[in-house]
Amino acid sequence: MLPPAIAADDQTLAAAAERVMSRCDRLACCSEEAGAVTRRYLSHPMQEVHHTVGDWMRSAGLRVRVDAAGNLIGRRPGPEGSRVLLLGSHLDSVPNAGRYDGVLGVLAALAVAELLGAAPLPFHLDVIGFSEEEGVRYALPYLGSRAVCGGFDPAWLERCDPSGVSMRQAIEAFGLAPDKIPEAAYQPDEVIGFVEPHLEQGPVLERAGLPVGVVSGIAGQTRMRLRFLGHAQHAGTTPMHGRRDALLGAARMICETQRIGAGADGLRATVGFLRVAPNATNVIPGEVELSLDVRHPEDALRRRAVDTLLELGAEIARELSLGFSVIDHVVQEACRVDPRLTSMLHDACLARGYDAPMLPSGAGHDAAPLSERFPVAMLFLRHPGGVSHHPDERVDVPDVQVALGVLLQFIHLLAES
Ligand code: HGY
Ligand code: MN
Ligand code: MN
Ligand code: MN
Repeated sequence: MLPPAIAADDQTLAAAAERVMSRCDRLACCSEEAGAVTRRYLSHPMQEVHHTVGDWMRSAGLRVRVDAAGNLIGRRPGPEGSRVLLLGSHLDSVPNAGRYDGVLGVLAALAVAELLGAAPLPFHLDVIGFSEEEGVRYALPYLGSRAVCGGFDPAWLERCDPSGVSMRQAIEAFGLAPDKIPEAAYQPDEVIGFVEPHLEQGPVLERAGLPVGVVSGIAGQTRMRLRFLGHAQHAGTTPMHGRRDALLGAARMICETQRIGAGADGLRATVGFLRVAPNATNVIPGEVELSLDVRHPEDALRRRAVDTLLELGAEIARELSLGFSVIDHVVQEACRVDPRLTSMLHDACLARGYDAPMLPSGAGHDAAPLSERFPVAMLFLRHPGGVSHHPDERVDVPDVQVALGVLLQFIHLLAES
């Protein structure tokens, strides 16, 4: 049983779950596009989110700060000199996203801090909202969490977004100091670990009829930007034979990506971004950029799939007399969750009456880069319909209530350990 200081009766948990949901709805209004949820790295709506969530954090008695990478952090202080538990997820979104991916985890963490009230804990609790997990604006995922784990590469500051704004300019425009990003890093000896509550973004818990699950690992991912270079020419006067059509090369590459992806268990291979130049009806495309997103729980298998796809791309280019190059290449190795924190999270589920299944994550999460420096664990919430990165994303209040109870129980187990 939880000690009264940490316990919360069902009615209190239900009210807290309702508040998490209404706050997700409130944050969905902080968007770059009316009627959709689009919140990229350090965009103006992110200022609104920082203001709104920062107010909620302050009302909960947390000490609020924004680090130089744009992470929003609310500290519930423990005894002087104690270590810190990080709890949260990301505040950014993909374009036209759902309203729960990321923010649900941040607001669940805030709700836990509120539910704890004045209960004395032997550690600090940092509720953390990472600034950039999806990697949309600069084609670089995990910018916020990489800063927190000391993996931020200063060379990234010179990257420009599609409108030509460098990351350095975006950080300065947000009122932050890019050269202070190294100060955003936590040291290994000060961190107990990072726990991330997140929607499953898949069908497993819904099929099993279970509200929560514990993550056994996060698939590694390779994200690339490829370029096919042909020759832009008049669509009406250039014979079909002998064209150097870059979009034909990309189209063949997209079909090969689908074929390779479908050819191995657990492999995911996706082309989600395409830029065609000059992108005019009556001009043979001279240049095409396309993204490649390859994932698998086993790093060696993912790397083999990437090598195969790059060989196929080079072969397509040869056949069509095109240039072919990799213009960007970002890798996140598969994440090993921490056995101690993960079994503690599983025990917390058991203590709340749920024998939560262990399940792998095909989606990437901030826990992946953080696992390179700190112990991490993840709690998945049932995702009705399993549709994510889409406005139809859903979560049910009773499952949020279960997750809050589990997280409180976990905090108790950690405090007692
Ligand atoms: O792309 C992903 O896997 C995550 O949603 N960022
Ligand atoms: Mn205010
Ligand atoms: Mn996402
Ligand atoms: Mn996410």
